[in-house]
Amino acid sequence: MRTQVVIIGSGPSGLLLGQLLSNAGIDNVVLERVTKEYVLSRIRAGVLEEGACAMLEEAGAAERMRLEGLPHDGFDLTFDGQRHRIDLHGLTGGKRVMVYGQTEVTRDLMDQREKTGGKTVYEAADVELHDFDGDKPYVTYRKDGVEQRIDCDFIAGCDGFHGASRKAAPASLLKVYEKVYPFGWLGIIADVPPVNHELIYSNHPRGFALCSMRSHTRSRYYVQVPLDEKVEDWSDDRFWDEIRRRLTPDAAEAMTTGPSIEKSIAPLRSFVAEPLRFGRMFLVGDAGHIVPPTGAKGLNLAASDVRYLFDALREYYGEKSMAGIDGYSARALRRIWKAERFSWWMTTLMHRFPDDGGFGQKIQEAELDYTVNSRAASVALAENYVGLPY
Ligand code: RFL
Ligand code: PHB
Repeated sequence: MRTQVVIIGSGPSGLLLGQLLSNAGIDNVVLERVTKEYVLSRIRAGVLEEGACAMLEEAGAAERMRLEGLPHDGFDLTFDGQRHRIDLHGLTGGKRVMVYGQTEVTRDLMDQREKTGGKTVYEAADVELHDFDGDKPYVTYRKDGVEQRIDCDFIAGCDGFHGASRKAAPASLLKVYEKVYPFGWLGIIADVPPVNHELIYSNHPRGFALCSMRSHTRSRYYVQVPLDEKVEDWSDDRFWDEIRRRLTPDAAEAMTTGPSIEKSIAPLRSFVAEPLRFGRMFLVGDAGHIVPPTGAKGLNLAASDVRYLFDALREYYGEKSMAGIDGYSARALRRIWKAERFSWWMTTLMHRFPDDGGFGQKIQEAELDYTVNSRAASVALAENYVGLPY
């Protein structure tokens, strides 16, 4: 088989890139290791920047988001027993974010791909990338026990943090930067109305808590837990008791509880691989970088990578120019490092660090106070949260 671009991974970055390429008449095949149902069972991001929404519009996959997504003009920061509203809309001159789950984004992109005849191979086992340092790259995989080969012009590695693409990059050329945090997030989803019409990020002596949502009837909640915590040790009752203790009394009282429909623990990490291009292979989204979820940037960074790579490929096929392709890595990394900085900063601001000591704690309190009481600091938070320009 032959195609122009092989895309590895059918997460949001692979599907978004695939749809934009298809719309532009550039032939592509998506190879996914697991089943469609498994991809759609993963519960992840919930907050989209305007740039990511615009990309979904461009892909032709934004109709349901427009109808069902919840535009948010701000969020609350809670610390020292007080709630402070961050007015995203006012502080950024009219920007907002869209609360719409990654699962729904993925479903919409899959539906659009099916509708427009895009090819996706699910359960593609042992995907291997070959000869991307030359002019004739190809990808091999096994499907139903049979070895397959696709020849192509380019390979887009959209296969997440544990995928095959980054591992295929020559170790001598790859540099990684990493920071692992000494805690994780225990998250649940429950079919109960959200405690507040906007998100609440809470810094509390017992640890960080986040109140988010998927709709007016479905809530997404998280609490900071130590890394060795086991999800089996967290009954629903224990979770609800813990999160209520980490909120202000008015919020704790307003919280509706109910049975969880998902519960899991995710470790927090910052990670960047450099560069993001190896000849005719590109790293896109979580394959190239990870942010801790505190700033809600992971999926949004995947979207901006796709913006840069799609523009580069369109330029290559339209004008036979390599300029965008040559510039992809540096262009994407400029935005990635700013989101890494913001996500690290917000994580540091909002969590309790086991080894911080009294000085670190006092500095955090001063920074929180400054963040909500200085307009300049509030603007800096807001402009990063809604997303820096592409
Ligand atoms: P994905 O979504 O991991 O998709 C990669 C796909 O590649 C497949 N794959 C392979 N396919 C073929 N061969 C192989 N060898 C393969 N190895 C893997 C996988 O099965 C999968 O289908 O990466 P992508 O597309 O780059 O998307 C990135 C986002 O998923 C991620 O950044 C966000 O979920 C991060 N994130 C958040 N981002 C936000 O922008 N806003 C948020 O509010 C937000 N909250 C979160 C988050 C991530 C979380 N977790 C669990 C990591 C909250 C959480 C709890
Ligand atoms: C979510 O709804 O899952 C979510 C929202 C905001 C974050 C992280 C996760 O910062």
